[in-house]
Amino acid sequence: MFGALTEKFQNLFSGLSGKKTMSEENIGDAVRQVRIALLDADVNYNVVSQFVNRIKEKAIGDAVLKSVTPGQQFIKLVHDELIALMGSNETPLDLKGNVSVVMVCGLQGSGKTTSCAKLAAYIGKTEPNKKILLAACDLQRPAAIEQLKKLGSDIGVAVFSQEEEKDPLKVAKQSFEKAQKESYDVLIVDTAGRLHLDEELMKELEEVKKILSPSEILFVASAATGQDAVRTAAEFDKRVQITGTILTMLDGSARAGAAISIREVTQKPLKFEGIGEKVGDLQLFNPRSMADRILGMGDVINLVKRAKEHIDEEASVELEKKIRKATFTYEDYLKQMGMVKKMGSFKSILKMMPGFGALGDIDFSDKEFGKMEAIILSMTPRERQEKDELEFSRRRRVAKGSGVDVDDVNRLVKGFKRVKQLFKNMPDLKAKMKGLKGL
Ligand SMILES: Nc1nc2c(ncn2[C@@H]2O[C@H](COP(=O)(O)OP(=O)(O)O)[C@@H](O)[C@H]2O)c(=O)[nH]1
Ligand SMILES: [Mg+2]
Repeated sequence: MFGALTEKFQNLFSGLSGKKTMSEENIGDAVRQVRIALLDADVNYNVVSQFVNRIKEKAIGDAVLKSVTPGQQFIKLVHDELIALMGSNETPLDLKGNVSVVMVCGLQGSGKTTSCAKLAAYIGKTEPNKKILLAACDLQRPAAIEQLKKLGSDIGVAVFSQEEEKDPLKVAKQSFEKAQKESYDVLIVDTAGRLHLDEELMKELEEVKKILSPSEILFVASAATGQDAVRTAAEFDKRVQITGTILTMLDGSARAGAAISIREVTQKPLKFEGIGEKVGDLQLFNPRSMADRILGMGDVINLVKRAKEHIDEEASVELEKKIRKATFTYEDYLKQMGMVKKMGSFKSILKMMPGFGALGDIDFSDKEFGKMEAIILSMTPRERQEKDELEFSRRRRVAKGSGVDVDDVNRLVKGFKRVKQLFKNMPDLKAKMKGLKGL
C-alpha cells in the first residue's frame, strides 16, 4: 500500500537504529528525510509541515538528544507522532437513537455503495442483535439501486428502494418511516455522488441530513484519489459536518498519503478502512496498525485479529515450531497457504505481514491453489521434505503427474523457497518490532 513511503522510512531507520550519538545537525537531516518521504507519498503539504515541526521540536527538546539510544528514540518519535496524526485510537461507530441512521456520502466511485453493504455486514457481525435496513437513496445512477439490492441479498440484509421515485428526499423519508414502523435498529443510507463537488449534490445531502438526523455521517474517501480526497473531505465536512471517514481502496497501490491527511484537515476520526472489494473487507481503522504498516513494521494488530477468527490455533503453533526448526516442508507450505487463503482476501493479509514483499506475486485464486495442491501431492515424500532436490527431470515428472506445465512447478518451487526464507527471517523482524514497541 505504502510501498515507496515504507521503503524510505526503512532506509532512514536502518541508518539510524544503531546510532549511539545524534546531534542537532543530523536530527535536522533525518527530519528532512521524513519530510521528503511524506511529501512524496502525497501527504498534504500543511500536514507535513506541522508534523515535521512537532518531530523536530521534540527530538531536539530532549526525547532524542538526551537518550541513550538516540536513533531508536527518533524512530519511536516518528512512530508515535504518526499514530497521533491519525487519531491515536480506534473510533467505533456511534449508533444512538431508536433508529440510528448512518448516512454514507462521498464522490462517485469512491466506494459508497460497497461501503454501505460492508458496514451492514460489519454491524451484523459485531452487534448481531441489531436489525439493519439499507436504503437506496442514490437516484443519480440507475444501477446504484440494483447494486445495493444485490449486495443486500448477498449478506441477507433488507434493502429499501423505490425504483419509480425521482426524489431522493422522499425515498430517504420513506425508508426512515419503514425503519420506525418495523422496528429496525440501524438504517444505513446510500446517497448520490458526483464526479466532482457540486452545489446541487451538497444541497441534496443537506436536505437528506435534515430529514434523517443521522447519528453518523460518514465520508467515503478513496485512497486512489490523492490530494483531491483531502479537499473534498474538507468541503463535505463544511457542508454536512461529517462524523468520520471511511478510507477505501487501501488494497490498491495508491500513494495513500492523502488519506492520512484527512483526519488532520477535518479533525474528524478515520473510522473504517476498506481493504478489498468483498463485503467482508472492512475493518475498524486502527491508527497504530496503520503507522506500523507505513513504517514497514507489519500490521501485527490486524493480522492477529484475523488470525484469531480463522486460524486453527493448534495447527499454527505446530507450524511455528517447524518454522523455528527450519523443517518447513512442501506439505507445511500447502497447509500454511490453505490457512492464509481461508483468512480472506489474500492480498490484504499479505500486507499485514512483516516483510511481505517477497510474497507479493503469488497467485491465490482457487485455480492456482488447486494446481499447487496437485503438484505437491505428485511429489514423493522425500521431495516434499526437500531430501531430494527437485532438479529438472523430477520437475518434469511432477508436472506430468499433476497435469500442469513445468513452469507451474517452477513457480511453486520458487514460492516455497521464498516463503521458507521469509519465515527464517521472521524471528529477527519480530524482535525488531518488539524492541520498538517496548521503548
Ligand atoms: N479494491 C477495492 N475496491 C473497492 C473498494 N471499495 C469499493 N471498491 C470497488 O470500487 C468500485 C466503486 O465502488 P462503489 O461502491 O460502486 O462506489 P460509489 O460510486 O461511491 O457507490 C466498485 O467496483 C467496488 O467493487 C475497496 O476497498 N477496495
Ligand atoms: Mg454507489
